[in-house]
Amino acid sequence: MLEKIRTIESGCQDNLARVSTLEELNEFRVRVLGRKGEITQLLRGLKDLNAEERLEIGKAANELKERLEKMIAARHEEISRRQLEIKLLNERIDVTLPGLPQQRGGKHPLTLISEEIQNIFSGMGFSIAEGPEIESDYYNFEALNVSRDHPARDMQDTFYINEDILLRTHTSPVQVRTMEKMAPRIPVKIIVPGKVYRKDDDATHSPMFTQVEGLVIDKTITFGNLKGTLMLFAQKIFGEDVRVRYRPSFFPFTEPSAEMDISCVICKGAGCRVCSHTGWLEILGAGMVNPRVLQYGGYDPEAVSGFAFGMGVERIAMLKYGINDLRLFFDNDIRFLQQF
Ligand code: 2U9
Repeated sequence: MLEKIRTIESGCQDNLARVSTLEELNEFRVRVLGRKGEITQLLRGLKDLNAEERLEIGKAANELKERLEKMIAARHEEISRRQLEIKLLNERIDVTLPGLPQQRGGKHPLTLISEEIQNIFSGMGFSIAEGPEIESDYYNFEALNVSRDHPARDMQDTFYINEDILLRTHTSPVQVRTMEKMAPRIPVKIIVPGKVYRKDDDATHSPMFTQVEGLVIDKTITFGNLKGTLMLFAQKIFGEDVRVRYRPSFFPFTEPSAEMDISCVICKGAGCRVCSHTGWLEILGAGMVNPRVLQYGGYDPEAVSGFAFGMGVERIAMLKYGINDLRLFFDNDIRFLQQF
């Protein structure tokens, strides 16, 4: 039996030296150590031996099994290393090949329009002001002449964090904060871009949208200044030949208040589906700052006056680019976004 074990071992050593791939090595392992392998058969045959022989032969067979396992592991390591060396030797990297093109990102259409609006007003001497999107009830409503029981709160229902803290419904709190910082200095001439939130969600309203608002305060600001400034803005953004008209409106923070329409950018005023056959499109709201709001901001309404305006950037972008569904701005579909 011992002789047989020695024969198996020297046979294995010869065979192992001839094995040159991992597949052959695996076949060898199964042949020797597998269920039907020589060593396994040998160990199974132990039961037919007497106790003394079983001890001696069993020990020798188990030691051989261990040695073979180590030899197979060493050979595995050797073959793997050689295969890697061959692979690396044959691998050629052509460093002169051009690199893979990188996809370049671009600005979101709402950012582009918001920046265009800001640039137009910067050209008229306005500065840009920004502020927090989480606001207090005071800055978002109270200081803008919208008391807790005011019906205008229904139009601007929003997301409350608690009774006094909310997501701003317009960027107007930034104007109030600016007035507080500036008062009683004049002039104030600011443009305020940013995200705002309302409890609205359909094809023309999103719970989050983008606004640009403006505020001018000086010694003798009149409705004529408002009309001139906003007409120039309309012509800069929609083209020199655009016409504007003002309709009376109501906002708690301005008095008097108005809505500004432009002649329809699609039909040039003749009447079409986009302008509901009126020839006009509403693009912004505006008015003279309510004296109570000037007071809240720390200004004396007897000494100064001002005008303010607000517009939704999504609406301006939809009209400028001919987009018919507001939700396209927020879907993040690359096929839509890469058109701008
Ligand atoms: C202060 C005083 C007055 C801002 C104004 C509007 C008119 C207006 C809407 C346009 C479309 C909001 O995005 S929209 O839904 N805005 O019509 N906003 S006047 O008036 C102010 C702001 C701040 C201190």
